[in-house]
Amino acid sequence: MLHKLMLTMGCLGAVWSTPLQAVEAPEPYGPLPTRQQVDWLRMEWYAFVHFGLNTYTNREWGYGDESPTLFNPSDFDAEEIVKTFKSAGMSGMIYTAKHHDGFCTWPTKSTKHNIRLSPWKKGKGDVVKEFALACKKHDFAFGTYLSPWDRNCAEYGRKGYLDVYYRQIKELLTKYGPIFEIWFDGAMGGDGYYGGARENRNIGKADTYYNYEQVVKNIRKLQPDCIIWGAAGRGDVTWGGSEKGFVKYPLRNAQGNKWLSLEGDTPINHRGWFWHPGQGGHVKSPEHLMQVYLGSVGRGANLILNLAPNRSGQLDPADVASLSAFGKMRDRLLAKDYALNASATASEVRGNSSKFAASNLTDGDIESYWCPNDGTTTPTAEITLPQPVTFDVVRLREQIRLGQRVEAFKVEALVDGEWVTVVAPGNPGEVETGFNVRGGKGHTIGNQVLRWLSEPVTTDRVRLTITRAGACPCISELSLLLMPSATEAEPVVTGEKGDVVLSSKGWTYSGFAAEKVALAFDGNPATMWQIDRTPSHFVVDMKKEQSLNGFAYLPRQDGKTQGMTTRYRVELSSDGKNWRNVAEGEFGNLRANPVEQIISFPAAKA
Ligand code: FUL
Repeated sequence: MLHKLMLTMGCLGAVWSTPLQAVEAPEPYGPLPTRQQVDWLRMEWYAFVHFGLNTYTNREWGYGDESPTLFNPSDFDAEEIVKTFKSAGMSGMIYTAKHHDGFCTWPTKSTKHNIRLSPWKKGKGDVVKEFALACKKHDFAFGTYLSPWDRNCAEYGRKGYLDVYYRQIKELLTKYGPIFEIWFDGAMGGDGYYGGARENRNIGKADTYYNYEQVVKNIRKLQPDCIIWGAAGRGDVTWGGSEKGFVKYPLRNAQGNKWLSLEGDTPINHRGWFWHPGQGGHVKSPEHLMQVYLGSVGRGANLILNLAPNRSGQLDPADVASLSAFGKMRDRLLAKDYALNASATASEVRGNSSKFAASNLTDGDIESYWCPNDGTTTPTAEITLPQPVTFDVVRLREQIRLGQRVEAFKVEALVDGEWVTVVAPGNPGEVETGFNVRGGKGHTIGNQVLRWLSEPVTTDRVRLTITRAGACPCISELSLLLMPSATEAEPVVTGEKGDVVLSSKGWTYSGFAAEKVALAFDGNPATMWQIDRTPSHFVVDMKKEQSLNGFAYLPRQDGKTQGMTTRYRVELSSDGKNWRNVAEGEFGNLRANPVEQIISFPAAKA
């Protein structure tokens, strides 16, 4: 009898814990990422490499008339560069096969303006191939940047250039193995060499001129797994919105009915995307890079961080030192997830199924997720740790294969018996930009969000509440991390800052808006001489003869671009009557990357 009763109970137990019908996953919500976009988001961060004729001319944008004979690195070693990136924890690299100057760093058949005319390897060199092979050897993803704007090509702006450009795309996508990402940059049209015409070429609507619809279709056929950056919004990824690396938060991937991921981009060196003489002292610190990381990857985007080889073809030692110190900081941050395997409960679990249980938050599996029933958009989950831990970074991930659902969340910690809010829920309309990411609020989640608390907290219980969502949230991970202190990073070797800045004391000024010229020499980045007509000039009377070997120009730093100088001329005189032209040129890319421009005069003593 007893035996029989026990059997019956066992049977009933089985019926209760195994539902008759399997609980279905929720319907997808909004636009969904493609498999390729999901794989790409998992790559998190990778390198950008700007290396070409600009490396030899101290320019950010070549005009298109530079001689290919300038390109002659003595010690270029693609493998060394790839190894450096990989050991910092990066997942791949993207190389500028052609920048706006039109110089092709592979032996293309599309134009004569290519590396065959360079002395490097007696005209037999191919930078794209060397990088592609090194990446393959080290199991590192390889991608390429092919500037649509070509300031060298005589046919630019006309139909003839499109044949050239399409051929270049095809060469890069068929001769060098898998390309994980190809960049179609937004900077296009303007003045240039154009085969000697030296004129302004306006292409009208880029999307129409390049026929990006067709370009995208062709790429999908050639390399279906290749992520397309830009292409007037027809690709898979779009610009993060500044060249400082951070993206705006909250970050929404839905663009109409399409999923568009974001990529934050920035050079590791304040001087720009290409290598510049004396840039060693201008490298961004590991702590700055951590802010960039939190402001891009930590807001749901990817990060592409540029390191530029110098004229010998090697990475700048100061850049490498900062990269590897940041890489170690990032490794330490991610090394220990204090929430891993912690027990978890929730206010609601979808169909009470273990498949959607709160324990999925802490199982270290980024595919499994916690999810409530349809219609529940503000559930709560609580995790309990075996003993108190100290953390100051919370990482959350959504199961984005089902769409981006969360709009706002709150995180609390139980401290001395009271629930303390450590991440406050974001309100609609609030936007976070820049690097002030400590103590930020909880808005969107997406692929992942990293919130750096205003101070560390010690607790054994943490509560997550989704406070706004478009549909029942699907959260795959909740991690608790601790930011390594800055002092734990390796000391960074920076190069010489070198030049001495003259004091402007006693100087007098004339020219346009003369009364405001002093503002350009007062050492205060917030004040400026601004004039809305070109050409315009000012004259500086330094009162006594001085030795000069160059000048520095800091464009306006307030985010506006009005009145930014793009072309300049500097003349010197010792009597105020006879003037000698010592420098003339262009400040390329100032609008997108308004960093200090340092121009040396050709003769050491001017
Ligand atoms: C910009 C370009 O104009 C810059 O020179 C640089 O290549 C950057 C990554 O993209 O739009």
